[in-house]
Amino acid sequence: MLPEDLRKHLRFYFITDDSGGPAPLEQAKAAILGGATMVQYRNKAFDGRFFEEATAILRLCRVNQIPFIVNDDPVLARALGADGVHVGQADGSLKTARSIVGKNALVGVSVSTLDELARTPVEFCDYIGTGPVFATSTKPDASPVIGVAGLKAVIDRSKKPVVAIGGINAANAAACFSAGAAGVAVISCVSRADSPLEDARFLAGACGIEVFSE
Ligand code: 3NM
Repeated sequence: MLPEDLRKHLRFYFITDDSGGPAPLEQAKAAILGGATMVQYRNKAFDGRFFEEATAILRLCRVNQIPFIVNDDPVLARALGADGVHVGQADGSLKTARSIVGKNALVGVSVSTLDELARTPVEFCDYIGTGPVFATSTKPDASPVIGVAGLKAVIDRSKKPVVAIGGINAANAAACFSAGAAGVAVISCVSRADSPLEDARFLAGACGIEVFSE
């Protein structure tokens, strides 16, 4: 993918919520209709619904021509024919993830601090996810909040585009873009909204994405 196309897709990156509430496919529909430019399927339980749900969301992404990314597991990403995988610091080596999904797939990695960035072989990834920028209750084991200053520190050192994550919504997304983020990755601001479609549209507006409404 060309760097400018990647940056375009990273702008509003929706990640499915596996903690109850609306079904992930419904979340993804609202997010995409609301303007999401990339979707990650995150199901930490890797439970029985994994393949069916992932395949349905993949099809939805294909129809809408946006990349479909699988969280954590490069083997599953490859088996599903996903467009890429997103791995954390603890998900095994980035080099291995790249070798499994191949050179044409997207690989993202989570980096929370400058130390982690320095230890990460970024030549094997396409983008970096950095956070939590703001407080989040969606990931109980998240690292300490880094704030916009922490986000900017990683962006300033990173050779790869950086997506901000953690507690992001339509009200604070602009601060992430001002710091130089290529995009924002969100879960609850869409998945737990009273009106997921409406809140997705608000966020899209804050991301500078034009959304057509009927
Ligand atoms: N990763 P919400 S924060 C999945 O800091 C995830 O690496 C984080 O959810 C990190 O948009 C996070 O609801 C949760 O705050 C993001």
